[in-house]
Amino acid sequence: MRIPPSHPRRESLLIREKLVEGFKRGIVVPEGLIAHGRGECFDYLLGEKTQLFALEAIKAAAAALLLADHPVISVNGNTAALVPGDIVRLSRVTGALIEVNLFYRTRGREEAIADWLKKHGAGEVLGVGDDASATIPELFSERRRVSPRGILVADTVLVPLEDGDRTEALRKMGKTVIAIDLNPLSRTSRAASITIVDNVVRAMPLLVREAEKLKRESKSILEKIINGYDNDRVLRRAVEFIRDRLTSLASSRLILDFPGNG
Ligand code: PTJ
Repeated sequence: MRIPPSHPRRESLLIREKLVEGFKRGIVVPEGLIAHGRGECFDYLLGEKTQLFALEAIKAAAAALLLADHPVISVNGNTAALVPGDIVRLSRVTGALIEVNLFYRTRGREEAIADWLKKHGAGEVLGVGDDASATIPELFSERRRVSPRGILVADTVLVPLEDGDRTEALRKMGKTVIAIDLNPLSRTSRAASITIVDNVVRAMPLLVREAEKLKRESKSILEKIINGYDNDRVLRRAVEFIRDRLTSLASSRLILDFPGNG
């Protein structure tokens, strides 16, 4: 679909088009389109910009990925459709493995996502077919199936755009979980070790850049970043930001003016 360059909501419509294209390619599920709508609503409340609390979480996330012995990027349909190039770039900078992990798992989708990532430069993609042979304990959705070389043995897992149960299960296994979720109140956001409250399309390129920058730093500097990070404080700042923004909007004039409005 051609979206006019002057359309006031052009960026948002282009993101939707990427998801619709992903849906047509068999990468995104219809439920993923609904999930995106929920995300859009929170993005609106966040002013559709990366806020300072997200930048702080991005810095901690980059440090955690660089410090990890066995980092893994978990990829679902929406993330693959929206930021395939950034997934590959982040994996290169941090040495993280890429693993497909789906809530609505089918062999066709696993392969379509792996092919799509490889088209964007990925080498090996874990979690496809028989490779997803291990199980996360206490998890009953299809997300429990993981690669014994990937998420099962990972010490740090990046889970962009997730549904809550698995984050909790991964934390119980002692792993560091980094979430990217526009909703600071979701179970994922609250269960993660580090939560980036931002749109995955803005957060991922920033995370790649931060990892490139921090890669030059010493281990002790990276550890200092992690030790000074408090996820509860970051989540509260996100909720306060939404509260303050709504308070300020509620006391301003909201109606759009047009010539002849009277
Ligand atoms: O590809 P699959 O089979 O693994 O399924 C993927 C979906 C997204 C359908 C599945 O994980 C799901 O149902 O997720 P939920 O429970 O709807 O949660 C998605 C979360 O991501 C919600 O909290 C949304 O606010 C948030 N979200 C949606 N779009 C974005 C987002 N967060 C960051 N960036 C976005 N673009």
